[in-house]
Amino acid sequence: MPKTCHIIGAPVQTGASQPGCLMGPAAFRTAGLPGTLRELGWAVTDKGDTALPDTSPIPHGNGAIRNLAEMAGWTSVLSQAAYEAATSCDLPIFMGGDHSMAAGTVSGVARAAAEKDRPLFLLWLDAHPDLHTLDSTTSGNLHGTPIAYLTGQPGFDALPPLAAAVDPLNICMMGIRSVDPAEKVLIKDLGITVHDMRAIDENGVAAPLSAFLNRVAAANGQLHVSLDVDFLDPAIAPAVGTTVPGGATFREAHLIMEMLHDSGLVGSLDLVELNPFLDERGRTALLMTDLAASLCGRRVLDRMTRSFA
Ligand code: B3U
Ligand code: MN
Ligand code: MN
Repeated sequence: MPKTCHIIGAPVQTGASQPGCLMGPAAFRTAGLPGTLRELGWAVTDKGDTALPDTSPIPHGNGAIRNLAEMAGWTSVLSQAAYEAATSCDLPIFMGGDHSMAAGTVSGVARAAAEKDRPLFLLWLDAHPDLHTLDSTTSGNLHGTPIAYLTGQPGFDALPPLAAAVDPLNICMMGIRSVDPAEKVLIKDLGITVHDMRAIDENGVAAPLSAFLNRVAAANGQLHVSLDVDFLDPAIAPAVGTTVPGGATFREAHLIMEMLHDSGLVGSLDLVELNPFLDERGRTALLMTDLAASLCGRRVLDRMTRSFA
């Protein structure tokens, strides 16, 4: 029986500072994500795009915050969609959409994992830790907040209550290179594992990732991977509103995806922050699609064969 994959569009852009992520799911389909996975032997169902229900504004004491009601609405519908996908296929892939959508996708898969009595682990591939609370964010861009919500930090009463919070000790972040002071404090207080770019420069990606995957396997855990475009170096992935120099290379990113595939531990994937309005001839959408393909079993040699065929 082929493995089953549901792909789900999350056209969320209310958490980012500039518009464009709304077009992300369409760009992933244009880049051929469903067909690429089918060629790898997966049974793929495109569930279409999730829609935002009607919302009315939610005021907040932090006047910098924008679009809190939209984040609450998206969190609610995406959490339900993610729960349903996680309980009905082998691998849900959520096509964003800015990173505020992870409040929904991860809370939904966490609920499904808790029902199976399996601890959820989270691999966060990003230039940023996205660890602001609603009180600490100064930009007011809610894509900087999902990890604080998901780990059950106080002050998120405007968002749906969590069925199962993510244990901060089960979170591993890689690629981090832009951290605000309040986030730095929380990283330490919560004990989140962070491999910043300095650590990756020194140690590579394989050793720290193996160590994390060994922990997931030992705990019989289920792994959610959240891949932010800005994890990658902007020279190879320009289509993101928050480029930060010095990101992961093509091979570092593919090696991570190949190791994730080999581990057999990945239960769900977010592809986030793609802003097609900022892309160059679709190259970022194609690279993100290639990375998803590597996570789904495509090898470098297969890719070479295809390109030169
Ligand atoms: N930490 C900053 C910048 C940022 C976070 N996530 C993204 N950018 N993509 C903030 O606005 O919270
Ligand atoms: Mn992010
Ligand atoms: Mn980021």
